[in-house]
Amino acid sequence: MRIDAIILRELHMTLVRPFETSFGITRKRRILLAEIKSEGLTGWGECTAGERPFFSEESTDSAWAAITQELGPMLAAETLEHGGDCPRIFRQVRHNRMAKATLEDAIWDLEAQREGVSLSRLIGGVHDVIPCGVSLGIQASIPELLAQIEKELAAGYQRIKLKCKPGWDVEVFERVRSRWPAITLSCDANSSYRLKDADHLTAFDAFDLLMIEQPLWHDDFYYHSMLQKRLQTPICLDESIHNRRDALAAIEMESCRIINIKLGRVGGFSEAIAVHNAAQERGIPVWCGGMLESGVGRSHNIALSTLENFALPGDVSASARYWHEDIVEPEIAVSSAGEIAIPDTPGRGYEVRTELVERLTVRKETIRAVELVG
Ligand code: OSB
Ligand code: MG
Repeated sequence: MRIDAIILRELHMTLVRPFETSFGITRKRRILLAEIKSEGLTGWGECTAGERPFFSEESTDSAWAAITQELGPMLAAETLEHGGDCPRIFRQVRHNRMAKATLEDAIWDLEAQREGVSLSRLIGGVHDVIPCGVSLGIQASIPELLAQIEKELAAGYQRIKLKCKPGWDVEVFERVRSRWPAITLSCDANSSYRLKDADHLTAFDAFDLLMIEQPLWHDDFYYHSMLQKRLQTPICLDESIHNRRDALAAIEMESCRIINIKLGRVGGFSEAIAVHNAAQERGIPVWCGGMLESGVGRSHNIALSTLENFALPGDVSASARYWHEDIVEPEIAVSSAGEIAIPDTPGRGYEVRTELVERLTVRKETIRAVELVG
């Protein structure tokens, strides 16, 4: 496919409610969207970098620079066939995975449209519907959290994930479990504990949690493997897994029993599929994480979640939980059974509302092929 234009935009979108994790509160998102035009078709990608480099080293601004200065010009200079060609094209650029995924995922969207198949079908997805969970941020009080859980369960969500950190953990789990003894419950610490907290973390075993996500350092396997030996609750790694080799190392070291896959964190569909396959071959279930995406990123997550070994409910939930008005049509909807039905139209299956995108855009740059020097 010939690349006719790559347009990068930054959109400002306000979340329906603030989202608090162990590394801070997000109220507004600065979302980067890549629009790639090729032979009459348009593919869309979304950058999952945060506004600040707290979840990973990337940020909205670092991704903007990586895409406009390096990755965009490299891609624009190519004629390629598949989304799977992108890792080779971007190979010279180290890291910057969320920036790379922004472009690669748009190429997969284009490829699916060109083939006239859904993105799910193109990547080899097998599920027609996917199970959905919610990720609930740290709240001002436990009663406020309980009210939110009640609402999400009533909406049908199949799994509740609670963000936790020292001071917002055991007491919270106690109150939630005493009210709902049997719901599927998990927690995500976003690296807020240390190995010296191991005794405290063993207290989590009393709450029948499906998993504890990323309890220790963001870049660690070894201490997680030491911790896992002391916990009955399965550890799930999120921040630590950047590629297939990381997944293999973590599985081999028994650092985790479950893996969260995020397209941006691993650099796009090629590597996400590779992580999925490596985990599947070793009997490790995976699920799809979320990064407070707009409907564009969410539609990629939905397609990814149809691969066979996505065996647990993901953080893939309805547009209305994040946005008063999402930028895709139809909006992403979750049934009362807590499922999303997979669209079978070509590409991502959710149209982009281009007029709304234009209105929300605060900066825009068209990237052209340049003679690469140096
Ligand atoms: O660790 O899974 C995480 C949001 C931002 C950064 C990191 C994480 C999250 C979430 C929210 O848990 C998932 C979502 O609803 O998009
Ligand atoms: Mg996480």
